[in-house]
Amino acid sequence: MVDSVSANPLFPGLGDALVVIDVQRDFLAGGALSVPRGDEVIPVLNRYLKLFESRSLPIFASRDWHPRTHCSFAEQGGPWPAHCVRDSFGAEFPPELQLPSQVQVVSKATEPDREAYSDFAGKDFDDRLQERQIRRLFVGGLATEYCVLETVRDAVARGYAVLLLIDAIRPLNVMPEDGRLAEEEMVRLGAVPIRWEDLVRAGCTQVATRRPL
Ligand code: VGL
Ligand code: ZN
Repeated sequence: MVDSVSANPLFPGLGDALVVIDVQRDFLAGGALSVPRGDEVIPVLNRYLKLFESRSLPIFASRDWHPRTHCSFAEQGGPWPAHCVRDSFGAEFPPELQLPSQVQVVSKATEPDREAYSDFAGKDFDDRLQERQIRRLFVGGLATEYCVLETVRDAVARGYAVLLLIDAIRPLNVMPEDGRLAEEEMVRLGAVPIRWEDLVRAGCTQVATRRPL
């Protein structure tokens, strides 16, 4: 008999990883480059974190980790105010984000002269995914049209299946349609947009708990 749980394509299991992109203080309310309504991704991501943790599935959290003189900063002629300077308060993950102790941190855009929006910009991330035979990524975080888009683009190009956590991403929207266009682009590339509600409805979200005696 087919187990309805393992036959469910949304069910996180072996070969899946959760990828939380750049949920850092500087991208949140009051931060140096705050994403409008960026804080709203945190409670949704916390549900995924708990789900993946309860199933002992791999969890990656990437962080923008710039040197003080990064080329993307306005002082160097770049488009952004200084943000996510490595080891600074603004580069920290917020305490509200419930990262488990075994989270795997991916640091990116660490070189002064190079911008790197994608988690795959260094070879390291791909190597770590391959080591663990990960085939499918559940992707959420900030910001939709920069680091999320470029990570999804690279993931699809490398042959990973991508489930885009559409209720756990937010855009900077420098231009008002940027976020919407990026979502459309990711879907066009083959990412499958899902909401937490979709997993609830499919019965995927029961976190394993001990049965009361
Ligand atoms: C990002 C702008 C500048 C991002 C990083 O994480 O999406 N956006 N640096
Ligand atoms: Zn940056």
